Order: sequence, then C-alpha cells, then structure tokens
Amino acid sequence: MSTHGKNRPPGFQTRAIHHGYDPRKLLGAVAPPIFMTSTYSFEGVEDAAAVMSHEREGYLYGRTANPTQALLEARLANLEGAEACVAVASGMAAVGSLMLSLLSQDDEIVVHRTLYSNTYSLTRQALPRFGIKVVPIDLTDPSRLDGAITKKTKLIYFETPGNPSSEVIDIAAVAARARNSGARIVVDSTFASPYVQRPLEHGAHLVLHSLTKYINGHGDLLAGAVLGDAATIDRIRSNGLNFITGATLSPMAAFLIMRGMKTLKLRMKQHAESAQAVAEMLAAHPAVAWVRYPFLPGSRDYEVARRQMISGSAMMSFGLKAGYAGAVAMMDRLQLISRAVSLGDAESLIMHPASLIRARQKFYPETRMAEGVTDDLIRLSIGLEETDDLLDDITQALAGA
Ligand code: 3LM
Repeated sequence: MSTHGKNRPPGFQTRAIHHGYDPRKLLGAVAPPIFMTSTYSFEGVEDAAAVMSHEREGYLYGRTANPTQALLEARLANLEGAEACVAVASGMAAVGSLMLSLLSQDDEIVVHRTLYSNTYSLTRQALPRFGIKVVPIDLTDPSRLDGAITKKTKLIYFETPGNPSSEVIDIAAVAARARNSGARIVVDSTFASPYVQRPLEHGAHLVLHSLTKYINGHGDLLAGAVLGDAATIDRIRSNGLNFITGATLSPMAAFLIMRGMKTLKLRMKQHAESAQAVAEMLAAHPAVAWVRYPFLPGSRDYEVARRQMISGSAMMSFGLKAGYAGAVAMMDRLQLISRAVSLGDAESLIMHPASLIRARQKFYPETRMAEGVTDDLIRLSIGLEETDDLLDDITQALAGA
C-alpha cells in the first residue's frame, strides 16, 4: 500500500483501515470476508505435505491459523511496528501462551510487583508450581533490576501504564539496565494501545495486548495478541497456542476487532481529551486525596509518559479522603458511569479492586490483592460519552463524599 504520488509511507489511521488487504483479490469485497472454516482440503497428499513443511503457504487447521486472523495479525504487527503477531482468544490466553512457551523449569522471570489481577495470580500462584522462579520488584525504579537479574532470567515482564493504578514504567531505562543480560523485555501495553505507545521503539522485545480493551474498543468480545520477532511469535503459535493452551481466536472476533481498529486513533484522541479534563477536575476536588493519570503535569509519571507515549489514554486511578467507605458510597451514586470491570470501551467504566478482591476471598481464600494496590484505589476508564456529561456525573457523585 502506498500513498499515491507521495514518497512517504501511509499514516497510522490509513494503515489501520487498509493494511494487508486488497479487495481485488476477494471479489472486490471492501470489507474483508470472514473465513468461517475449521479445516482446509488439499489437492493431494503431496500438497498437504508442502503446507506442513512450509514449502508452500497455506492453511491446515483453524487452531493455529485462519485467513481472517492472519489479516488481523498483519495489521496489528504493522501498527505496533513488529515483525510478527499471534492473535489469541483473550488477553490471558496471550499472557499464558507467552509465558508457557518461553519459560521452562529453573528459569527465572522478573516481574513488576503490581500486575493485572489474573496475571498477578499466574505469576504468584501458577508459575512457581512448574519450578519457574518469579522475582517481583518495583520497576518504577529500574535500578532495582541490577540485583534481580541472574543468568537464569529469561523474561522481564511489566505493564505500562500499569493495572490498576496507571503508574508508568520507563521502557528505555529498563531496556538499558537489562542490555547484555540475555533476558527479553515483555511489555503489556493494553492500557495504551499502539496509537498511544509502541514499546518496541523503546527497546522492548515483545508486546502483549488484551484486544478486549482499546483495540477492539466496543466491549463486545474477548481477544489478545503477542507481537515481536518472527521466530518467537512462531514458537508461541506452534507450541503455546497450538498444543499448550489451544486458545484460538474465532474468525468472527478477528473481523469485529478489525472493524473496531478502523477508528482506533479517533477514539484514542477523544478518550484522552475527556480523561485529561476528568483527571484535572479530580485533582482539584476537595474530596479527592490523590489522582494518578500519566499526563497530569508535575508528576514523575508525566516526565516518563511524555517520552514514551504520544498522549494519555483514558485510564486513571484516584483515592478519596474518605477511603474505602468513601469509594463505595461515591461509586454507588454514579448514574452514567457503569460500575464494571474491564476498560477501553465506549462506555465509561469504574471499579474498586479492594471490594472485589475482598468478595472473591470469601470463595477463593488464596486470592491476594496485587502488591502496591491500596484499599482506597478507584480505577476509572473514561469512555466516549460527552465530556461534560462525565464531569457532571462524577461531580454529583463526589458531592457529600
Ligand atoms: C480489567 N483486564 O478489568 P482479557 N492485561 C491487562 C488487562 O487489563 C487485562 C488482561 C491482560 C481486566 C479484565 S477483570 C475480571 C476484567 C493489562 C484484563 C487480560 O483476558 O482479554 O480480559 O485480558 O482490568
């Protein structure tokens, strides 16, 4: 694809709409057709063998690859600046397929101390059962890596901005500290999306997304992806996806994600504009004790965010002077913003990790709140409603807090 008559590559929004697809090859269909098939037939046994041995490009079985998925993967890789991508059934399928493909018994993984709750459980509860050593440190201070990396460290894993607090980790500083160690840096960039942040440009080796969030953007499906060099992505697909997790993305979901991605940049700009207004309003409000939004001027996060993100996304966290009880009361007063987990949707969503974790502990006593998450923390995902309507809803809910 080229931009006619101009000697420059097409921009982000153009690639998000067109990359990797030529309607002339599929009956002129402007929207890419959905290949709803689980298996593929061959002219003869030799032909099947040629596909199996990669002598000829082709498809064998839908657990590992499908043309609709392949288009999504090519488009995502292009937007992220990666050589290759594997799309899977959920963000957790991406995390699990990646870790179980790239780690073996006696290996070590360094993780940021705070992670998305289920990634936290995978690293703290599950990986140690397989003889994998997990080393949690506070990566907001990258110098901590010096005492954490050993010859056995295979991966350094973190989210930025982080779930749930939106704290920012300096990707280039982590990469500089880890250089020559042989460890690969993996960034879960779900809170940012490839429009806002491209970790590979700052020295990360692999990027992971829950596509459920900003990239699909419409809160109507689950999906995930891992992006990076072709050899590693092939290993995650041929081992992790094909026979360790089997967590295949449906072609229908792949199509819907591409539909959502066409407006990624437009959505992110609107998300960021509203989130900035909400974060500034919260920071000035007398009932609010603290606010964390990467693009709030003056904070340490802001300095790092300006180097590695082109704008904020719409994730922020805050605490009220009235603490845990105040959070519950404020959230119950909201009328427009939904009390719901997840993020990155057109609808604004708010959640309070401490009350959810407390409730979960009644059934699963082993559940732990991720280190670094305080009881008062409220997480807000600002949606695409009119900014003034969002400000009004939060203001009325804070009145009396
Ligand atoms: C959430 N997060 O509400 P899926 N990485 C990050 C994430 O935020 C998530 C995943 C991976 C939330 C989901 S919580 C019950 C709902 C940074 C998901 C996993 O498997 O697609 O949900 O992605 O924070």
